[in-house]
Parts: sequence; C-alpha cells; structure tokens
Amino acid sequence: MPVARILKLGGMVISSLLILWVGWVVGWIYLHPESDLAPPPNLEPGDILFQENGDKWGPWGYWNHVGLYVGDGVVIDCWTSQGVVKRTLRGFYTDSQSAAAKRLATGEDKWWNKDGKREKIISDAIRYAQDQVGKPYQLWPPIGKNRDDSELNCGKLILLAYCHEPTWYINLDSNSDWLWTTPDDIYTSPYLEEVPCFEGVS
Ligand SMILES: [Ca+2]
Repeated sequence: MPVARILKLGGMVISSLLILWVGWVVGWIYLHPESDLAPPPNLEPGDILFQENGDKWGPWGYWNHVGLYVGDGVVIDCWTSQGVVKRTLRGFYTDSQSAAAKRLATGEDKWWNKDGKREKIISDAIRYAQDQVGKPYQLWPPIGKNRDDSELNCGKLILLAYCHEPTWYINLDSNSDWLWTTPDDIYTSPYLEEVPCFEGVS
C-alpha cells in the first residue's frame, strides 16, 4: 500500500475518533438526563440553591453548581458555556441529580435580623444578580481578584450578591480564602440555614 494512502487512511481514522470524542464530551457536558426533582413550594426570593448534576469537571466537592432564586419561578446562575443567565426554577431542579436550598440565617443572634436589614440585604442580593445577567464566565481561577465582577462563576456570583461593601459585609465563603468560592464553601457557611423542603401537596 502506498505511503500516501496509509497516511490518508490514518488521517481519516484519527479525525473520525476526534469527532467521536468531541461529540462524547459535548454530550456528556450538556445532555444530562433530566431528573424528576421538583422545587419545594416554600422557597423564598433570595434563597441559594445547590445542585449536584453529575458534572465531574465542575468544582471540587459534593455540590457542583449554585444559583440564586430571585422569585417568580426564576433562578439566576452562571455557567461555563453561557455566563450569567436567567433560567427557570423547574429547569434548575430537573438538571439536578440532587439539590438543596439555604437562606440567610433567621436567628435573632444575627445582626441582620434587626431593623429590617435582612429584607434589604436579600433585595439587594437579588438586584445585584439581575444586574449581572449577560456577564461572561470567568475561565481562569480568580486568584487575587475574587471581588472583581467583570467576569463571574457560579460561586462568585452568590458571594458578591451577599457581600455589599461598604454597606455590609457577609462573607459566605466559609473557608474565607477569597481564592475560589466553590458551592461547598457556600453550603457550609455558618451564616446560612437549610430551607426545610416540604413536599408539595398534591
Ligand atoms: Ca473558598
């Protein structure tokens, strides 16, 4: 067999394998099977939603995505492929293999539970997230620039939504490294409490 023919066949095999591999990766990332998880009926605007969606390329830890519920069945979150977007609450849950929700702690020992501050903090967090829609995803680790919101990722969006300096300062990154805010860093924050997920009444 002539060398040119061998090279041509080899090239075809390699390019076919490459196409298959790219297809597999794209499919694996974007076509997660839908789950039958449904949002709990007692969510409130400002609640922070955690998702485990099987994306093993996501952040380290159990939860690999986090978003903000802004009310009226809408979630704002930040995706690698899309940047900051609005999506449906139901879509957030059907994309989840498991999910949880947390909210700013309601205990009287917290300074924000006095003089209506909690309501103001939550409405400002929602407004902040809405103002970020359309911003690009931050591809590289945000070392030293976790407060720069020209580019965002899912954890950083939530962190900055609840960290309005100089008006107030609630650092939801529980390990406070300011290098990378993973969904797990937020999930374990002592400033949040679990939303009791009552089943819907059918
Ligand atoms: Ca961190």
